[in-house]
Amino acid sequence: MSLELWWGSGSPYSWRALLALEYKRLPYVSHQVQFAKQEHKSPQMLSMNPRGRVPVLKDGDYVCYESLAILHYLDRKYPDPPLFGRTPEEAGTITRVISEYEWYAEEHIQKLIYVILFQGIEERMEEIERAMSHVLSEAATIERRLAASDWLVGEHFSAADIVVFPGIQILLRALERREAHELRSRLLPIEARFPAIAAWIKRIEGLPGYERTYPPHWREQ
Ligand SMILES: N[C@@H](CCC(=O)N[C@@H](CS)C(=O)NCC(=O)O)C(=O)O
Repeated sequence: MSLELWWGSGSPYSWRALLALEYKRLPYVSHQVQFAKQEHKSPQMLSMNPRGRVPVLKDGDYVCYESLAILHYLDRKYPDPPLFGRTPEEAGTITRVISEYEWYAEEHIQKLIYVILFQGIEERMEEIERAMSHVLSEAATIERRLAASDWLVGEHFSAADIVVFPGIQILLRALERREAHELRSRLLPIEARFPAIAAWIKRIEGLPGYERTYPPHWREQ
């Protein structure tokens, strides 16, 4: 086995792949690409992923990109512990929760992050309000799930947790920015507003190997 992963610091999609590799305790060669140097657009990267995006996984001669495809590949190839459940019903529910997140939450989370980090909040209050109302409603759904169970689906950490966690972490980090002070109180402090999500974050942070998945540039700032 010779697994290699190309990933970028702070990329939620890369974080998914890292979490999956660590959870499965698979040894891998880690290649961090520097976005600022456009390393993800190098000829080598483009030959593996013509879209020039990370994560990219290589396993021997097989190359896989798109984070969800990487999770599926790893689970079929290295099934224990499973990411997509132990029964057909769990697999169905995990895939449903992922799909719900991607359809109803992700776009709005990304909107908030993008406005806070790159566009400026003042001129975009209407867009922000719209995105925030979707995020609050989806966060309430996630909170209800996690109030009933330690993990998003069933008794075990799964691909559903892996897909949702990085987006939430990146949003929480963006909300800490000075520019986001007016938005912050809508979601923070997370322990008070969404206690079950806060406890779930702590649970994931306690998983073996988690520290190796944490975006390295976040430690520096
Ligand atoms: N749908 C892809 C998204 C991958 C993606 O957009 N990665 C970003 C980093 S978060 C990237 O590589 N961006 C570089 C670019 O667009 O030039 C996945 O799930 O892997």
